[in-house]
Amino acid sequence: MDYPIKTVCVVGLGYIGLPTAATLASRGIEVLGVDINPRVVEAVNAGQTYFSEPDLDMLLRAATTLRKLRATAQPEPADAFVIAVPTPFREDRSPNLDFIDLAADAIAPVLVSGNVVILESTSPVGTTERLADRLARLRPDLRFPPTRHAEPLDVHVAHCPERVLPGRMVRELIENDRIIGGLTEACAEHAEAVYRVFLQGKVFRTDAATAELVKLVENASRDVNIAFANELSLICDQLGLNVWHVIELANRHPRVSILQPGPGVGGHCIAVDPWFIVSSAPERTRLIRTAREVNDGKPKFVVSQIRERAERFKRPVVACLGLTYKPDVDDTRESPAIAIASQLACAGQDRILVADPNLTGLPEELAAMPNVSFCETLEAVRQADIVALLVAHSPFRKIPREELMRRVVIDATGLTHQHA
Ligand code: SAJ
Repeated sequence: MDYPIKTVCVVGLGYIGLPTAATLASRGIEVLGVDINPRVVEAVNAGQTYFSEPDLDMLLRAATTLRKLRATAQPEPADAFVIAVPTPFREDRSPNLDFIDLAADAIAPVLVSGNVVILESTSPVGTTERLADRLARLRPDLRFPPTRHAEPLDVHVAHCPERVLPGRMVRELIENDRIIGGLTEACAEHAEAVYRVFLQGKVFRTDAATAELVKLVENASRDVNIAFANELSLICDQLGLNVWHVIELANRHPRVSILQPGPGVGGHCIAVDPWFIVSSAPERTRLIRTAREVNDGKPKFVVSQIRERAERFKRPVVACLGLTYKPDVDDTRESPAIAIASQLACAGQDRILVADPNLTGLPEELAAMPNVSFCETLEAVRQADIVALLVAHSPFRKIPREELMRRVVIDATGLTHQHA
C-alpha cells in the first residue's frame, strides 16, 4: 500500500519527539517540530540539542542545515502528525493525559482529509480511542475512527509506542521493530507509511488497545525483573553474601537471566508506566504493584546502609558518586541517586560531597542544601570517610583501587565487583 508522506508535524520535541523529527528530516521529509517551550524551539532552530544523546547533535545539525526541520509553537498543516508528549502520573498515580489533550486541541484546527495522526506517547489502554473522540468532537466536519457502517475515514488514528533506549536512541529508532496499533486496519496501514520512511526494523500491526498494553507490558516486565534483582540484594545483605557473585553464578544456568540490582529504578519510563497498568486493573496487579514498591524502596535501603556505617564516625564525610538515573547519561529524572543524596543531606549531620562526570553542578533538589557540595570525582573520594557508589558511570572504573580500599565503600551498583 502506498501512502506518500511528504510533510510531518511532530508535536513535542522531547526525548522522543526530537530524535524522531530529526530522523524523518534526515530522510528528506519536511518536518515541523512543535513545542510549547520557547527555549526548546529556539535551540532546535539553531540546530542545537538541549539534552545529551550520542549522535543526536550531528543528526539535528544535518536536519536544520538541510532546512528540512523547523521548530515552532503552533502546528501547521501536514500529511502526518506524530504526538510525542509526556504522560506523567498524578499524585494518586493515575495517568495524567493533559498533554495529549493539549496536543489534540492544537492540531485539530489544521487537520484535513487524508491525514494520519499517530500517538507515540506511552499511554494507558483506551487513550488512542479517547484521542480520536476528542478530535472528532473538535472537527465534526471530518470522519474519524471508529465510524459507523465502516464508512471511509478522513483522518486515520493509530498508536505507535516509542521503544528506544536512552543512550542508544539514534540507532534504536531505526533498528528496533515497531508495534503499530490502528483504531482500524486502515489506520495502522496509513501510520506504517510514516515509519517506512526510516525504519529498518519490522512493523507488527495490531489494534490500538493491544499496542497500548504491549508498551506498558514491556516496561513493567523490565521493572518486575529489576525488582527481583533488587530483592536478591536485600536477601544477600541479610545473609552476608555478595549479590553480584550470586547472580553471576545463577546466570550460568542456561534458562536463568537475572538483571542487576541497583540503587533503585529511575527515569521517566520504567518507574512510571507500570502504574498505568495498575490503575487500569487495580485488583489484578499484585505482582506489578509489589515490584514497583520493591524498586521504590531501594533508595531508602541504601540510605540506611550508609547511615549505619556513618555511625562509626564523629563527623562523617560521605562522597556520593553519580546522580543521574542510570550510567553514562545526563538525565536526572526520577533518579534514585538524587533521592539518596537528598535523604542523607536532610538527615543533617553528614557532609555530602557529590560527584558526577556527566553533570556540571548540583541539581535543584540538592543545590539549596547547605551540607551538600559538588566536586570532582577523585577529590570527593579523597575527602570522604564513606564512598557511596550510586551510578556505574564508566569514568568511575578508573578510580584507583587503593583510594577506595582506604575508605568504607557502599557499592549500590556492582561496579567494584566487576572491577575486582
Ligand atoms: N536498572 C537496574 N538494573 C538493571 C537495568 C536497569 O537497576 O539491570 C535501572 C537503571 O539504572 C535505571 C532504570 O532501571 O534507573 C531504567 O533503566 P533502563 O536502562 O532499564 O531503561 P530506560 O528507562 O532508560 O528505558 C526503558 C526501555 N525499556 C525497556 O528496556 C523495556 C526503553 O526501551 C524504552 O523506550 C524506555 O524505557 C521508555 O521510554 O519507555
